[in-house]
Amino acid sequence: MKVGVFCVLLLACASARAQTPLIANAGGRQGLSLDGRWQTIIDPYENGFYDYRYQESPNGYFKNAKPKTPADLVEYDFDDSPQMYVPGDWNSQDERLLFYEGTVWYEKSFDYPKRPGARLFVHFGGANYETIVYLNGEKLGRHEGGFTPFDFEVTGRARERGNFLVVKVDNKRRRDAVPTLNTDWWNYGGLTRSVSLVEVPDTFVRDYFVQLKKGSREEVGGWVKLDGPAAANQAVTVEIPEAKIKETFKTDAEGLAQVSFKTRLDLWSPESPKLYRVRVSAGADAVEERIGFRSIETKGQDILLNGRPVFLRGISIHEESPLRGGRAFNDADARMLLGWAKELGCNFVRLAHYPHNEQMTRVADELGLMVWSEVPVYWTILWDNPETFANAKNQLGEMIARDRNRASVVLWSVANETPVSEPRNRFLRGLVEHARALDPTRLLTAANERHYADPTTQVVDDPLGEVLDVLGCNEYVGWYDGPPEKADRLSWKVTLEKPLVISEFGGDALAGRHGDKSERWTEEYQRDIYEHQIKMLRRIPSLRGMSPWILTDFRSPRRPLPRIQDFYNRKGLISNRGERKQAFYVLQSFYRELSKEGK
Ligand code: GCB
Repeated sequence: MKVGVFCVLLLACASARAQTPLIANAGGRQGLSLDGRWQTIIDPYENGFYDYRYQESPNGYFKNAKPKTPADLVEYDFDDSPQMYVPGDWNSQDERLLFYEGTVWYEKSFDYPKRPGARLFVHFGGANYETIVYLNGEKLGRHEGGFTPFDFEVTGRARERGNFLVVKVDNKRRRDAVPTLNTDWWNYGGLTRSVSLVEVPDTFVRDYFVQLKKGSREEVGGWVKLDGPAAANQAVTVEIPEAKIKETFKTDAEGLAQVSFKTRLDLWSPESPKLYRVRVSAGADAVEERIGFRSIETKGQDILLNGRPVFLRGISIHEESPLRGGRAFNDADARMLLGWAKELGCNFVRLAHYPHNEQMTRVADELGLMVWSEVPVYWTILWDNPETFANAKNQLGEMIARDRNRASVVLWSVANETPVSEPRNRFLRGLVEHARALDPTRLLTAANERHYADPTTQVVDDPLGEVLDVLGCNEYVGWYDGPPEKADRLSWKVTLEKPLVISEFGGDALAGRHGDKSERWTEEYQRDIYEHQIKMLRRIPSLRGMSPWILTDFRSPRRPLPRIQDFYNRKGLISNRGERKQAFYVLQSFYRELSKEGK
């Protein structure tokens, strides 16, 4: 065999192996929702997991034991313990748990009428942070990472009656975890996203990637991955009925079919967020969902959407439902948050600082909002630790696996405000490489920092920029860095010929607090920051987008100032009660101006 051919084969195998074995579009599958009330036990000492010698106990709470005789000693009882809603973080469901970081056990009983030939998976939309799952007293596995989906196969393990699923969720922060100990957001714990049983035939479509090929507006490319005894050499069909497309491909020995066909589709864009019903089928299995098609690339300092330069009029968002309190998790939350972004005049949102729930990107697809999606590689990760890297890489892979068919997602971000060093550069380059291998179609970015060359010159020259497509940069001129008018005196030097997005700027204001514009925490001060920033940003030649910090006030343990912060970061343009602050209207009118200019 020629060396070249061998390399190509090796690469093909490597990329197939790198695909995270997640069930794509789990919500589009037949199954049983396990959302609703679950029994819960708070376990700060992990008594239900370790014995008194601190060894993993074979008789933990996952056994869901009941005393069989009055003499039996069982010191817990799920049935008689408090209930909590799933999806939902525990912090906002029980006052005692507002600041809690530790283990909570969840238990849900269910019946499962048997269906012949069906394979069964238990699917979690997300659980923060470490999750261990047990079905009927047997361990299924463990998952690490608070914001990405995962599943376990339970074929043949569910009974007709009386199943119990027990889940240990632990949100203790760890130095070697991703994120690490220090963040500026609330460490909401629990089964924060939906849980379901997903049913599929013996051989099924495990995953697929159907998007326009990089650089093309007429050629759909990607792959379909089958799983099961008949996965190899199997016909796979991709249909887009509205466009009269029905194309068939053949899987290889690994169950992987390469997909490629030419077509003319109406392209997805913020002005016209066209979605097509796409159906993928093979043998007895078929799955469908709505998918948009668009191209995204860069050319010099420009970002091109469908071949045309675009300016990203954005806003950063945390996954928090300000009015209800706690993590956002459903379609209504997504429509509220993204609806506010639309009202602001956005065509773009930065979903900070971790992958948000799936409804966010699905609703963004529908509303026509481009999305920046990122992994929680935030601030001071343990750059030298191979396990930390493997963990970050896995979370990145799961984020991409879930959302690679979302037209809205145009940018994958690998990090936020990480301090430049050789180990950090190596770590992040490794993530960029991994993201490109999994998804060659999207742009790669990171929210980096800038520094001063002299008192009036800001320089953007992070060496990571060399491997990124779009340079992200956070700056807080007017808040952490001098007064708002300092922005008037600054000029910007960007060393690479690439598009720049100012991924954060802003300042805190308590809604309804008024005063002179030089007085911190007032709406006037925040407004002044935005006014000076906008003038400054207009002077940066390579600026192609911005996502100021942030749409709404959000909870943060780093923000204790009484009567002003009360454990909220107040940089929102909208308060946690839904009040628009003055800066909201400043940004809104700037975005209207940009739209009129055709940006
Ligand atoms: C930042 C961080 C963001 C913080 C923000 C702030 O630079 O990226 O997570 O919340 O500043 O408010 O200080």
